[in-house]
This record gives sequence, C-alpha cells and structure tokens, in this order.
Amino acid sequence: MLYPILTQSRGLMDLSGVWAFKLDEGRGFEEKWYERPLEAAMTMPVPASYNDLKEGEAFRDHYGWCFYQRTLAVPSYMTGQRLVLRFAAVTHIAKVYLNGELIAEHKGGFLPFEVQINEYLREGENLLTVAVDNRIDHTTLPVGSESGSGMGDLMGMGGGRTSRKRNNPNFDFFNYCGITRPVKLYTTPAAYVQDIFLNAEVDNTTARIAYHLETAGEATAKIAVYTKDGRLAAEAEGTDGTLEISDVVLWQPLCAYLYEVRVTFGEDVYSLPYGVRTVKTEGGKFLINGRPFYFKGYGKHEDTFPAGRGLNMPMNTKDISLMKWQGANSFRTSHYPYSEEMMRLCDEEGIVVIDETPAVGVHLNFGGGANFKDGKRVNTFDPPEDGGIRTHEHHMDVVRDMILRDKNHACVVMWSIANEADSGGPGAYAYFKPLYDLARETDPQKRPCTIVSVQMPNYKEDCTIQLSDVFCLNRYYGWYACGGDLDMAKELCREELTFWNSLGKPFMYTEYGADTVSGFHDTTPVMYTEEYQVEYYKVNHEVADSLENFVGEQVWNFADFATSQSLLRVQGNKKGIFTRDRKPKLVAHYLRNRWTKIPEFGYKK
Ligand code: GCB
Repeated sequence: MLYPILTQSRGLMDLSGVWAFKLDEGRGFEEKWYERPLEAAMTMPVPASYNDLKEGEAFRDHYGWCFYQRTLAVPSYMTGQRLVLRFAAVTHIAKVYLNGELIAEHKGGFLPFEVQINEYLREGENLLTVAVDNRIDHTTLPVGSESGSGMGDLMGMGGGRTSRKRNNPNFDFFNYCGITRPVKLYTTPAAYVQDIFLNAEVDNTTARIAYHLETAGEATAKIAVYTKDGRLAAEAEGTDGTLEISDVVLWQPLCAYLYEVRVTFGEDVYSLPYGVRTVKTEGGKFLINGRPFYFKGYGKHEDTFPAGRGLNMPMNTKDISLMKWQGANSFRTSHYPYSEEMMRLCDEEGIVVIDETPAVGVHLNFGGGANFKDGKRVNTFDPPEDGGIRTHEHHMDVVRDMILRDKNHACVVMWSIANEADSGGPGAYAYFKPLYDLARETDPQKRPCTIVSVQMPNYKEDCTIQLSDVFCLNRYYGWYACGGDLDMAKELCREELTFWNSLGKPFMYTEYGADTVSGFHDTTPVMYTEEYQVEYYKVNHEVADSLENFVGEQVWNFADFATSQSLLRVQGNKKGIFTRDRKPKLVAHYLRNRWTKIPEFGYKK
C-alpha cells in the first residue's frame, strides 16, 4: 500500500487535531452513538494513544470500545476526484462510520487501511465516527486474554482474580490503544497508480531494477528514476520492465542515498524515495551490498509519555540522533510494524531495520504455569477447543500487509515473522512454515526471514533452525538465567552460542539486557544497579566476540518503557540503555565506546 503524499495529481489533507471522544461501557452500539454527535464527549488528540491523556486507572486500563468523532467537509474542488480516507493505525480493531453508515472495518493495530468515500459523502458537513476496540484475545496479534492469568499475573497472588474486566496481555509492553497514527484524506484521478514493486540487482557500478506497477483504469504507465540533484538516471514505459542505472550510488548503512522514483499513469503522478542496495545471507555472513554487515543497535518500542504509542516525530528524530551518537547502526521494530514516518526517516538517515509483525505472545506457556487447563499445560498450537491460539489467519494477513507496506524501504533488511513464539513446541513447524513461504513470496526483494526466538531449554528443537535465514536470539544469561552470577551466566551462554555458531548460518542477539533503575549504584555490581548492567553486557560480549558467525548485537531495550503492572516491573520495564525521557545510563557510555570502534562492515572476518 502506497504512503499518501501530495503530488501534482494528488491532494492530501491531514485530519489530525482534537476529536470528540468517549469511552464505551457497553451501550455505544446499541444506542448508535455513531449516528449523532457524541453526548458528554471529552477532547482527545489524534494521533495518540488515549491511555495516559486523562487521569485515573479506570481510564488508563479501559477494557473494550471507545468512540472518536469529528465532522468532515470536503471542498467541492476535490469531489470530482477519487477521495480516499486512510488510517495509518488504529489499535486494535476499528469500525469507521460516515453519517451513521459503516464504511470500513479493520483488525490489527499497527498497519494502515483505507476506504474510498465518494459514494458516502454528503455536501457540507459529514459526521465521521471511529469506534475502537482495545481487547486482545487468542485471535488477535498481539495475543492476550481477558483478566485472569498470563504475563500480567505471572507473579501475582490473586489467582487471576481482578476487580473488573481488564486486558491481560501475553506480552511485556503496555497495551496502548486508540487512533495512534495519522488519519488522512487524499485524492487521486480516476485512473491511478495502486502500487509499486522494485527489486535492484547490482553488478559493479550498474544497477538493474526490475519493476512492476499495479494500476487501476486505462492509461499509459511510465517510470523514471532521478538522482538527488534532479538528473534523469533511467526511464521506462509499461507496467513491467527493468530500469538500468549506470554509476549507481548505493544506499549504505549510515550513509544513505535516495533516488526519486517517479511513476506516472495518465494524469496520476506518484513519487517514491528509493535507495538501491542488495541484501542476502551467505554462509555465516549477513551481506549488505555484498559486504559482511554487523548489526549494532537495539530492540525498541514506540513508547513515549504521554502520547503512548502515538506518532511522535520529535522523539523519533531524537532517537536516531542518539543512535548515531552511540555508534549504532540498526534496530528492530519490536514488537509490531512502526509508523511509516519512522520507516521513511530510517531510509533517509541510513538506519538498518529488522521489520517485525505484531505477532508477540504466540506462546501460551510463556514463563511457565501461565496457561493451564484441567491441570495440564496448554499447547500453543492445539485446536481452539483445547485452549490453543487461533491467530493463524490473522498472522498471514499481517505478514502480507506489513511486507506490502514496507517492501520498498531500503532500510528494511530482514522480516521478523514473530517474537518469542512457541517455536519449539508441538505443531510449531506446521504453523510457521506457511508464514515464511508467504513472506518470501510477497517480498519482491526476497529479504532474509527470521523468527526472534525465546530462551528455552530445548533450543535444539526450535523449528526456526529449519526455517530462518538468520537465527535471532533473545537471551538473558545473567538476568532471567543466572541473575547475579555472571560467571555461570558466561559459561551457559558460551555453551548455547557455540551451538548456534556451529550451524553455519549467521546468528545474532536481538535481545539481551538487564533491568536497571537509573541512579542505582554500587561498588559491587548487584542486580538493578547501573554497574551491573555494564558488567552484564561485558560478559555477553566476551562470548559473542569469539564466535565468527555472530553477526550482530541488538540490546534490550533502547529506552525504558511502559508495561502492565507486576512484581518484576518497576513503573515499567527498566532495561533501557536510556531512560524513558532519553537520558543515558552508565551503560550508554560503555556501549558508545564499544560501538564507535566496531565498523559497519567486516567486524567478523
Ligand atoms: C523478552 C521479550 C520482551 C520483554 C523482555 C524482558 O524476551 O521479547 O518483549 O520486554 O523479554 O524485558 O523481559
């Protein structure tokens, strides 16, 4: 799906602003709130997560639907065009009404959807209402359940009892929700460009870009590539073909170069910033532009105060600046696709991205003991009647939609199909194989695919060994395993990593870290102090540096972030290298010192 932009043929209106808002305690649909102005509504900014914007636990932890509303008048000069209403992300389920009529529904809180609205529009003011459901269960991604057991109650003694209905996330980040990314109205002519697929091969100084254009209506398709200074580098006609660029300037990590790809289809013009680079794995190496790349960076979150997961461009800009200050070159969009604005920024800034679906929590025995039925552990991939998850169809949708959204980004070098799924459990191969197949089929660039795997004793049975191009490991030797005993941690870590190193494919850390409360210090490094976090990383690096197929280190996490409440979470997860307001902990300086000495290419010979 194309990102909405303003061009000589396309109009664009941003519907951001203050909307009317109301939590629904169960009567919203019955009383048809979408048919008239919301009564006793409060104000709510769009885009933003609503949770931290008004006070009180009942508001923050609201369970179920809420309603957003605004009026919409479309200038008459636009109405002769195709008018498309586009939501970049509504978390997790949306129903969109125009003048009381349901015009769109969407499931999945982190990917865009759109609807053409010409036939529903009235002259003058229109009433636009968006109902948003934040409930998570065994059919949604991320996975959750209602109250009761799961990650949220991991250490709780309430036996799953709660005073009222709540979301019980099967994952470790706060279930922020609402209209979290921009709502836009854009126009196209009747015949228009629907999508653009590009795949470059590079031979010495020449790039050959195979292209495919999806179009609607009758017109002639043309495509041209321009250099940064506006020179024509290549052009072609027709919906399929090849563009050849001589003396190509490559997109490189931390040294980005973007061409402009301009597509015309009759009157319609669409323009795409496009970086030429290749990615593949070979033996134990991860190659970008044919050279062995080393990932230095983080798992992140879209998490700021008080916007929650709402688009926060100043913070995105700051984060990339901090990454560069630290000598990092990459991050993973843990644990869901990030905003399109962030992906575009990474293209421009040369930040390498592992792009992850929202498939987190696909593991019903996570942490042990969480999911029991009749005294037996529940198998994640058991049939539904036995309590297993029912996410497969939706999982296929999010893999496809994420790749269709992000396929042309130079910054994206790998797809992560899931985070910490039950990939060693019975039925895992049958569940995941079709997802890898779909990813490989959908991506014109055939990027490497992975599942980020959880620490488990039976790691040799992990189905990702057969399926992944790169083994991405979340490992906590020195924290969840052997916390406080870094000598033992080192020994066990070496034992496991030596196994992964022996498989002949590239592998890396996508998570490793220790909770650290900023300001806690000690001469003897004990858990939760800033000193311990530094020692923890040193031990892990000593092992990783000695293994030739270890191609990257992404720490957990870039910054402290909000989670559900539990005994292990001190006002959120404190594994950040930076605090939530982006102040460095001691470890930030240690990593800066290390990473500024590690080159982007050729660190492992
Ligand atoms: C993990 C999860 C991540 C958690 C992290 C932790 O393995 O992937 O979502 O936040 O551990 O800190 O426990």
